Amino acid sequence: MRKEEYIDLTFKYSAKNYYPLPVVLSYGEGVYVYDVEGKRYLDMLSSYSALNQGHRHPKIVEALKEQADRLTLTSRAFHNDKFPLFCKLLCEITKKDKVLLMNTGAEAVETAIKTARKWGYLKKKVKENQAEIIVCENNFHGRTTTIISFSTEEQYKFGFGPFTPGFKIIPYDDLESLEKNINENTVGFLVEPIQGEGGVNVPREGYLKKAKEICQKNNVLFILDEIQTGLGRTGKLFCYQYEDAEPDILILGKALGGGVYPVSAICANDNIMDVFTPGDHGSTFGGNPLACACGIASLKVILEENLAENARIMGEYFINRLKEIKSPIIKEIRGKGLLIGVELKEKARPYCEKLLEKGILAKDTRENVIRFAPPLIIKKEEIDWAIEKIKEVFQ
Ligand code: IF1
Repeated sequence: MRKEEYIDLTFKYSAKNYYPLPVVLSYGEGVYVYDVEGKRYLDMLSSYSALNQGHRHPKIVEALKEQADRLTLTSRAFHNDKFPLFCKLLCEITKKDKVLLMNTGAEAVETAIKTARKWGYLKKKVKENQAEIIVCENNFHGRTTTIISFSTEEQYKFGFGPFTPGFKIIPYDDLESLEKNINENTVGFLVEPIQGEGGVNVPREGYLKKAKEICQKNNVLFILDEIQTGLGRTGKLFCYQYEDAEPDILILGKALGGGVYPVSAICANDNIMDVFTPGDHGSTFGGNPLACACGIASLKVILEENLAENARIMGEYFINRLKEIKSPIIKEIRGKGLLIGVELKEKARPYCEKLLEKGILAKDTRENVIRFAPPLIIKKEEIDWAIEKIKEVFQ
């Protein structure tokens, strides 16, 4: 079939909730993907940071295949022999007592919200149905009805009400507002270490650490959504490690399944996680053997291949090379590790289309920001190649 036919079929049979760039991919390996015509692209989106380990990492694919030949699903009605091994490894890596496994990022965020609320009622003694969670403007935490209830992006909410109450929205990177908005009903502060969808907004140094202190002082749970920033993306295993701002609840997803399988989790200590009793919360697929096998392999690859360190070094190199590009269209370049945003003075989509023609996959966000977030296995030569193409587009 021709490329155009796939695209026509997509628009004919799929809901139009996306408007993909006009490329039809059929093969991926490492940092590269290939379209149905055999043209090669350097993947600089990594499926929104879900492919930190690169496409089809051999060790993760092997784990998937091996597990697929043994046992794929048990439900949590029974134990399985992969679940405890993944939970243990994830606890060791995050230095938390317990984990709760789900599938998608949004489900993990929902789980964190439920955890914080229940902790509030049982431990902080907040009055029934009065719990409040503070979130930030321009947040992105997923698409469920509760999560969009506290989105500040009109499009994400329009037509989807009524919304879930119990959220207070404050500006990002604003400690004074955080302090002012905490009251006796506040159970948690949910925040992204860097706002990805919000345009790669990096807060001022010390923001997370001070936010954590404010939370601690007021008996409020400090909840970090590291679904996008975690697992090496920003140059540390977790972005909070830059400031030693370990959260009470850590939310992970995306690269936890290596881009091979959806795996998400929340990680917390016993004094928080013990609010759950059998039957409180769950999921048919959460923690299934296939997910756990992929999760174990995904974590091992990140650690064994020092992907966080590579992201830090390559990210610094990439950002410096980007800053060399003199272009009247570029307004600002920002980011951490391999989560990089290039803010333009114009709409970003046409530039993403030009990059696509040159063999680079990148995605616009917030109208005028191009996000560059390649797999963390990327090498200097590949960045050099990309820089030449990016230069051609902007100069
Ligand atoms: C879409 C953006 C990225 C996330 C954070 C939770 C979730 C996400 C910090 C939910 C998901 C995605 C989903 C995808 C686009 C995308 C995205 F452009 F919207 F902003 F990555 F930057 N927390 N992010 O970034 O995880 O339920 O999707 O597994 O919704 O179109 P999910």
